[in-house]
Amino acid sequence: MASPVEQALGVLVATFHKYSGKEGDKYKLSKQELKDLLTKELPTFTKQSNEGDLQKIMGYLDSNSDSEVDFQEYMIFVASLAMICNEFFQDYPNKLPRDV
Ligand SMILES: [Ca+2]
Ligand SMILES: [Ca+2]
Repeated sequence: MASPVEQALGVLVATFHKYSGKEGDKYKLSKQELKDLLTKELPTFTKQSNEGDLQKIMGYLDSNSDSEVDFQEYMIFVASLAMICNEFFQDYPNKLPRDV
């Protein structure tokens, strides 16, 4: 039985591939694939975002400017979100979203 952290790592990898495999390069997220991932898997973070915001996020994440987000670029994004969550929640651990 995988521990919660092991499960979380598996979910991060599986989520990337669930979206990256929909069109074009199956190991990279196109703009549309990234948009689907952000809106469906991170609704709390993206519900206030408009199309322009999503385009900006794509620009920030695509550090090698090939118009796709590869796994490394995605993980840098996930790590950044984790750091934001840590800063936000470190003084309020009881407010962390939990469903594990
Ligand atoms: Ca793809
Ligand atoms: Ca890229």
